[in-house]
Amino acid sequence: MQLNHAQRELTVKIVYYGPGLSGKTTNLQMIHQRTLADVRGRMLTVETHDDRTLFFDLLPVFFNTQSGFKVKVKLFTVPGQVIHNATRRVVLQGADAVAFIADSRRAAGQDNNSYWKNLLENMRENGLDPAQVPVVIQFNKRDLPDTKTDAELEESRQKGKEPVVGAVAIRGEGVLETLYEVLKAAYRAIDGRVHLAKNIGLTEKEFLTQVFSLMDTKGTALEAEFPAKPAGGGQAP
Ligand SMILES: Nc1nc2c(ncn2[C@@H]2O[C@H](COP(=O)(O)OP(=O)(O)OP(=O)(O)O)[C@@H](O)[C@H]2O)c(=O)[nH]1
Ligand SMILES: [Mg+2]
Repeated sequence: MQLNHAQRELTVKIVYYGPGLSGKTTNLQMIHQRTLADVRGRMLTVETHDDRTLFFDLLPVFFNTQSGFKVKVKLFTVPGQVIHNATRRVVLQGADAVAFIADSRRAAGQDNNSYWKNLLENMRENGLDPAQVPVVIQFNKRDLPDTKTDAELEESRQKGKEPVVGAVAIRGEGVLETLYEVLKAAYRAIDGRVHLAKNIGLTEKEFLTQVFSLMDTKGTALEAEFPAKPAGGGQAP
């Protein structure tokens, strides 16, 4: 998080972390697709010829608060390939919250666990206290055979303190729902340190409403709270 009072600017950093091929880049692509064209930044992707993330992907989303602050939400992904651990650590620096993208297939369980440990290790290496950085877990690829059942997801939800979201990122299912959880967690973590409502006049409700009013929530669990815009829209009523 960077808060610049002179420039009246707040930057929030979210990192999508997890094993190789779990769907981190796909999540960002789907968010990009659902963000109104006139407010989204360009999605920056640095990848190998076979579409594996090499450094990171970055999708910035901007809005202005009613109190006149400019907010930049920067969504990053890390490269999941084992050899790129140093890059993962660098990208993780200064993260306000993490979306951990796991593959729901049973065969991926061990990989998920080892990247979870890797996340905690890299947080500590960066001087981040894992207890202070909220994580949201997405179980992705729920369209594939032999995945953890809904009951097992529910069990993880009950066992851990992290919110758990099921997803089929290639179809956009669970993607905005994950973003919602991770942004809410990031807001709360930042607010705990710098009191956003008091100091810059930005409440949690305004933060979330501003972000999701830039997105097409049609068919997602967020649609009731943040109604989808008419196609081709983006104009305030
Ligand atoms: N069946 C299925 N495939 C998915 C889903 N989400 C992503 N994929 C596919 O999984 C592959 C890897 O997705 P990426 O988003 O590139 O994975 P990544 O986590 O960014 O991988 P790295 O950059 O190497 O760490 C691609 O072929 C995606 O189309 C899903 O929900 N279901
Ligand atoms: Mg990637």
